[in-house]
Amino acid sequence: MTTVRLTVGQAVVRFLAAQRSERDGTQHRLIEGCFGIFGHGNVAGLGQGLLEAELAPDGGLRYLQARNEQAMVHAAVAFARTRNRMSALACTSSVGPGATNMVTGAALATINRLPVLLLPGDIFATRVADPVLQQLEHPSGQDISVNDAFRPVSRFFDRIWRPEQLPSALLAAMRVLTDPAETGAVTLALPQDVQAEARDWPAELFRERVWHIPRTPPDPAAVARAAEVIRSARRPLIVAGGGVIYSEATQALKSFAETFGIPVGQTQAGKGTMRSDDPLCVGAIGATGTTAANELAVRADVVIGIGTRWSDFTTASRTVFAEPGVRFVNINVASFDAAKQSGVAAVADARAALDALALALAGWRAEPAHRALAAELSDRWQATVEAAYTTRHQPRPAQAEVIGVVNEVSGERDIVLCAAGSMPGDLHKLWRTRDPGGYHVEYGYSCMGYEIAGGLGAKLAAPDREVFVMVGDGSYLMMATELVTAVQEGVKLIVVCVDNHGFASIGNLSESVGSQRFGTSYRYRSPDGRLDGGVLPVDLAANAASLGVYVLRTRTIEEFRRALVKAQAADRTTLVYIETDPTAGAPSSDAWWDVPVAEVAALASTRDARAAYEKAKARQRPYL
Ligand SMILES: Cc1ncc(C[n+]2csc(CCOP(=O)(O)OP(=O)(O)O)c2C)c(N)n1
Ligand SMILES: [Mg+2]
Repeated sequence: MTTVRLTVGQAVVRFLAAQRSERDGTQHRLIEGCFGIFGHGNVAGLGQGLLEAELAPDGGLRYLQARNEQAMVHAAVAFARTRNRMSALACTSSVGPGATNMVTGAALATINRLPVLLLPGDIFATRVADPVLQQLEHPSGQDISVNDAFRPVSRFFDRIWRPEQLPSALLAAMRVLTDPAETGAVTLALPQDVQAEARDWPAELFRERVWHIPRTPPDPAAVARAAEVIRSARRPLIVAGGGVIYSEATQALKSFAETFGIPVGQTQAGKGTMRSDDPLCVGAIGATGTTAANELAVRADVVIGIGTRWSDFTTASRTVFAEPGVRFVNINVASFDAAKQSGVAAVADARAALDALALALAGWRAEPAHRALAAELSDRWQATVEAAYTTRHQPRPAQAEVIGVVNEVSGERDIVLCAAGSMPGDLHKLWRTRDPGGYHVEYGYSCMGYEIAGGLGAKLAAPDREVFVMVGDGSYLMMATELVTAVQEGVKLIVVCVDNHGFASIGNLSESVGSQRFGTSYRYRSPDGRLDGGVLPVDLAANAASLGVYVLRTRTIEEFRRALVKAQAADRTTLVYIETDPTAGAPSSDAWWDVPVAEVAALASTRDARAAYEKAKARQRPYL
């Protein structure tokens, strides 16, 4: 047997560089690069391995430097999403805080079903000099480290106590990363001494390996059951989720919807599945939905969920599908999601399942009146969008106007990206979609701080597309530092910073639950001891400029439009700053979201909110 003598760190790098993914006959590099922040837990192991790779003639595995470990995981996740999960990135951290900083990113990846390979450093396997700097000693067991916190947020976790364990761990990690039903964060914890240990590895370990991503067909009996339910429908509705995009099934969805005359509502992850101007597209559904999709949902007798995990935002906390006998048909690659809402489950790739279901439904069509109603409701909503885009709110513009300008100025294949605050809901309702990959809102974890890091990852994955990062002042303050990475890598982002001096989203939510916007605006502590003094003198535009970003400050919506055009012409990362009115909300969805209100309260505002809550809660359905 031919062997190669390498350290564990070098072996990991060499192995990752040789992995490929394949679907529909097209191959991609599976792991395109590795983000990393070095410390004593990885500098001499993986760090040294990455250096050797960079100096090697074939380039090996590209190294990318980040500012914050959580942010680098966000960037990696956005990269994988932009590539429809065919390619991913690895992330290496030191031990202790560097590692635990990645835990939030791991949860985000797993919730959004997006692949990322995490390689946190770990405490010494030999334990000879314990405790190592940053080691958490656990009195109940010496094999416990902070990295055990990755277990519940990873789809696969292993710790390489001995070099011999590495090959099987690497192969298992690749299997999970490329399994559409299982994918998410995959964590291989690498003790710092083990990373530097050498071994004679079989050369076979480093051969090129192709991981085939299947188009799993549905069970014919499941297709027959699903078809029977759909044939009985009078007012069917499709709910398209992110799975449609990852499976590259948008064309199949369009032809399915057209053939059978079924309108399509979209989840946050599924918002790009159809163009907004398609007559059968009724847009966003649920708590941040359009009135068109929600009205059809209320009346639907059969709901066909495709690639959705049925979050509370999609179901309006189980109120929006209100028809007493409503039945669900779920097409999902994961049986876990396919079984939800007591649906008829077809566990399959979205495209394969749509093709099979189309054959089984041949000759059937929804009533033409249903299709006509969808078009009419859709037109009405589009008029609402147009009005929101052009309100001319004074003295500061409404966020909806900002969205309108970005939508109009951006091109067909550009990407809009966002994650937390009031912006995701407003985008879900108001953004006019064009290309399937053009709408990138992370709403599985809705993690503040994802925006700029995610923009970086999306742009690394699609350098030929303009990326518009929509970020609120709260999210910006939480994690804007990957702007430095964008500047360093010469990666161009257009960052739209919407400053409303606090949390418009949670402020409005707080008011609705009777909590009087408490703690949600950025204000000085006033002499009476409350946080209701003047607006804080924070200058986010100056902050961005200090990080090397080209900054354009705007006050009016006309200035904003001109600045955005200038940003498009710029050849480097540009931040366009605008202040908006936090109280100028987007048009209503006519839908509810379950946020429990205090059952007893001294405050009249809370008691009133509780009464309204109990009334709304009565409409909640178990879908059994
Ligand atoms: C990491 C994280 N912490 C807390 C929250 C809860 N949260 C959701 S939106 C929000 C405020 C966001 O503020 P900003 O970015 O200014 O957006 P705005 O609400 O003003 O639109 C908070 C605190 C979250 N989503 N993520
Ligand atoms: Mg804000």
